[in-house]
Amino acid sequence: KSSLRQVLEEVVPIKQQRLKQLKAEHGQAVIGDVKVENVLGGMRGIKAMLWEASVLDPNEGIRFHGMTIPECQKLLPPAPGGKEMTAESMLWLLMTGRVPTPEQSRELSRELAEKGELPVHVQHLIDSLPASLHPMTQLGMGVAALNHDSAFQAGYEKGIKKTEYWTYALEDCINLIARLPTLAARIYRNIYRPGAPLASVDKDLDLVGNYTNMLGFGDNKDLTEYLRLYIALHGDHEGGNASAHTSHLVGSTLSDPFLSYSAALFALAGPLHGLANQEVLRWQLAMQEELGSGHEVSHEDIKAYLWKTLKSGQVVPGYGHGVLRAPDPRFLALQQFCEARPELLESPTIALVKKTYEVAPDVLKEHGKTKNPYPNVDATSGCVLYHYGLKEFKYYTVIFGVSRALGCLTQIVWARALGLPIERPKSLSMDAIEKLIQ
Ligand code: FAM
Repeated sequence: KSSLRQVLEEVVPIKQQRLKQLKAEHGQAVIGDVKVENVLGGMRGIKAMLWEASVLDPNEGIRFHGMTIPECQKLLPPAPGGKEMTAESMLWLLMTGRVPTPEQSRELSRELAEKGELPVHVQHLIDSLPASLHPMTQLGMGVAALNHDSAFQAGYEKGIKKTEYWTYALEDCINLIARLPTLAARIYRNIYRPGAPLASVDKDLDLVGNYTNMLGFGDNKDLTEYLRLYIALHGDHEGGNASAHTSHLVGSTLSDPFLSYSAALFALAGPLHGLANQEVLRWQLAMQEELGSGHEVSHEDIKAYLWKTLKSGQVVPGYGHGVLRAPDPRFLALQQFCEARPELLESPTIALVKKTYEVAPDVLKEHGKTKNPYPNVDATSGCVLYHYGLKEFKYYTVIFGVSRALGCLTQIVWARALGLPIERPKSLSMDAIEKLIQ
C-alpha cells in the first residue's frame, strides 16, 4: 500500500532518466515541419510541447497514458456503492501512469477531503462578489487567491533546490484539487441559492460525492454518478488546447500552480473552448422552444434550424474540434450513460440532442467549412445536468474547470519534475515571413 506521493517518488526518476536519454540521443531528430499556414492558423498541428498524461488521436480520440475511455471505465476504481470511475482514480492514472487499487483511490479521496476546506480570506472574497459576476470569473479569482498559501511560492522564496520543485508543486496541486469543489460549490450557492446553508466537506466521501453534496444535490445519486464520469472524462485532453497550454505556459515561468491554473480557467471561459458547455444548452433550448420537444420534432425541422444558425454567421456549438476528426469518444461515453437510463431518454432535451446528432454532421459537411462535422463532448454534457435539476447553464463551465484541473495540474508536477524550461516560441512579422520564403 503506497500513497500517490510514494508512487511518484518511484516514477519520477525513471521519467527523468528517459527524458535525459531522449534529449542526448535524439535531440536533433526531426519530427515535423512548420508551414506558413501553421503560423497563420493558430499553430494548429505543430508538434511543439511535451505533455505526459494524455495524447489525442484525431480519429480515435483521447488516450490517458495509452488507455482509451472504455478501458478507463473498466479498470479505474469507482466510489463505494457507485459504478463510474472517480476523479481520484483518474487523477492517479494521469499522475503516475498506473491504475490505482480501490484502497489507493479511497486513501486519496480521504486526503483530498481532509484538505478541502477553503481559507477564510477566500470565503470572504467570494462572498463579496456580485451574483451578476460570471461564475467562471469568480472561480478564476478564487483560485488565484488560494496562492496565498502556496508551498511552491514559499519554498522558492526560501531557496529550495530545483530537484525539490516538483514535491512542492505536488503539495499545491493536491491542495488546489481538494479545494476546487468547495470553492465551486460556494460560488453556485452564493449565486443561485443565496442564504441557504452550505454543507461542509465530509471526510468519508470522494471528491465528486462532496461536490454534489455541497452543490445541494447530495440526495441525487444519479447526478453524482454522472458528475463522476463527467469530471473523469474532462480531466485531460492533451496539452495544446487553450486552457492546458495556458497553465503550462504560465507554470513554465515558475509561477505557482494556483496562478497557473487560474490563468487556464480564463482561457476555458472563452466561447470557442469551455464556454461551449453553456452555449450548447442555450442553443438547444432555444431550438426546443421554437420547434418543440425532441420526441416530436422532425429531422427536417432540425436541419432547417441548423441552417438558420449557420446562415446567421454563428457556429453550431458542440460541433467541430481543433484536433478530432471523428465523433468525440467522450460524447459517446456520455450518450451511453443516457442510453442506460430510460428516464433520461424520456427527457425532451436529451432526445433533441440525440436527434440533432443524427442530422448535424451531414449539414456541417454540406456547409463545408469545419474540418470536423462531428459532435465534441460539449454537445451533450449540459443537457443531462439540466435534466437532473442543475439548470443554471452559466455555471456549467465551472464544472469543466473543476475537472480540467486534474490534467493541467498533473502536467505542472511533471514539468517541474522534468525541469522543463520557460516557454518561448519564436514569433514572426509578415515582413519576416516574406523574407524567409523569398
Ligand atoms: N459550426 C460552424 N462553423 C464551424 C464549426 C461549427 N461547429 N466549427 C468550425 N467551423 C468553421 C470555423 O469557424 C472556420 O470558419 P472560418 O474559416 O470562416 O474561420 C472553419 O469552420 C474551419 O475551422 P476548423 O479548422 O474546422 O476548426 P478550428 O480548429 O478553427 O476550431 C473549434 C475548432 C472547436 C473552435 C470550432 O470547431 C468551433 O467553433 N466549434 C463550436 C464551438 C465548440 O463547440 N467549442 C468547443 C470545443 C470543445 F471541444 C471544448 O473546448 N470544450
